[in-house]
Amino acid sequence: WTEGICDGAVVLRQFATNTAPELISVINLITQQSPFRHMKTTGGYTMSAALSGCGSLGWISDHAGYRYSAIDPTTGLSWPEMPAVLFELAQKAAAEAGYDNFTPDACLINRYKVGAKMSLHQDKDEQDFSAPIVSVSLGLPATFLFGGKQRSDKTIKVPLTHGDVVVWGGEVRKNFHGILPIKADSHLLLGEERINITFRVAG
Ligand code: MD5
Ligand code: FE
Repeated sequence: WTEGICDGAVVLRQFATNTAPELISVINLITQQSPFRHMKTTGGYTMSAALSGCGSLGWISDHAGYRYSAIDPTTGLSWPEMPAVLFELAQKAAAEAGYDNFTPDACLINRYKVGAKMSLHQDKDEQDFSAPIVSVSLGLPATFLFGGKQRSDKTIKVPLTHGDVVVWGGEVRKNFHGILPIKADSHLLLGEERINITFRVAG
């Protein structure tokens, strides 16, 4: 079933539940090639969520700031190819939300262990803001913070559980958002972890 959060943001509840075991196995292969790592913020902090990715571009953070790169700085190699099962899930979810022919070139994979969080931020390193971001939640539940155009705008809390997919487009694409610290618990497929996969048109 689908829930509108506001204009441009749609939650597709349980859209990825049936494919989750397959998603987890391809994520395991991807992270054998491009391992999870903790990026540094431009403010000098280490992010508590660990990042990997696949597709032609990945998101990196270094002395020069945040950007997308065709090379994974951890391995010096290209990012792993985006498996069809990931690409097709993202394309179907986008279509369900009204975006036909969504063709992501970047798939970022965030791993949150218990206690990990993501502070309020905007996603604005992508080239094309007309394309949506498709986000898939797996494993432990999370509380998503959805804000406005300014950091100080009020936020609403959106619970996200295993299998939920959110399509963020249009008006809200550049809104502030974050994830509250993951609560201690265990999930049948992923144990004490939450994985979030985001699909983007970055280049
Ligand atoms: C997560 N990840 O659950 C979230 C899901 C990230 C990140 O925020 O940058 O890796 S993506 C949520 C998102 C993306 C684009 C716009 C908006 C939310 N929004 O307008 O709220 O790990
Ligand atoms: Fe984000």
